[in-house]
Amino acid sequence: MEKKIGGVTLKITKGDIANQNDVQAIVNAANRELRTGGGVAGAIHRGAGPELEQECRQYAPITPGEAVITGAHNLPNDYVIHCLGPVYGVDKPHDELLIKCYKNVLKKADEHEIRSVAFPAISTGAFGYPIEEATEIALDTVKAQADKLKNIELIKFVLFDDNSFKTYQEKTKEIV
Ligand code: AR6
Repeated sequence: MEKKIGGVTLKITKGDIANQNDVQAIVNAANRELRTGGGVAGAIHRGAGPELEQECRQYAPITPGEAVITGAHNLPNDYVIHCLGPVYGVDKPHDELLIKCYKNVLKKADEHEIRSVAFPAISTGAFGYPIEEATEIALDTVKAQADKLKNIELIKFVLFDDNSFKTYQEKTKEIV
């Protein structure tokens, strides 16, 4: 599914964030140490190879809402933007921290003159953020930031499971 927000194309797709050939940057749902892990972080570090963890070391630890940018090594992209989402019920206020994630990633990408970026559903796996609430925040924030972006032309959401994909499709129809 595809929608336009001003000059930005928004795409909702199902797939693996570590296998996105049509975007310059992918976003990692990172841990504070910027190490490999489960879920998105595991897939990205496996695809990129051990040099990614080495490059990440200089930036760790990061705080919830913070985003840092690295190369993508063996992945088919130019950059990985690593962002630490809030742990639901622990890092507070969780909604403000998740808004900060999407804002900071878009800002970093735009500053690096990146034209296309793919997001996973940050915080909705191991960090326990309910998918409906997290999806509303992701879409509201992208919508609010779109007209401030100078370089980004394509924002993709890559959902891993049927329920997340369905939620993104429904919320996109409502919100965007
Ligand atoms: N591509 C796209 N989405 C995926 C993939 C994939 N390959 N794998 C899982 N998802 P999570 P978080 C979905 O747990 O909640 C890590 O272990 C998944 O179904 O990756 O921010 C880190 O090391 C869920 O909907 O990220 C951190 O410690 C969403 O991506 C911690 O988990 C996010 O799941 C971060 O937790």
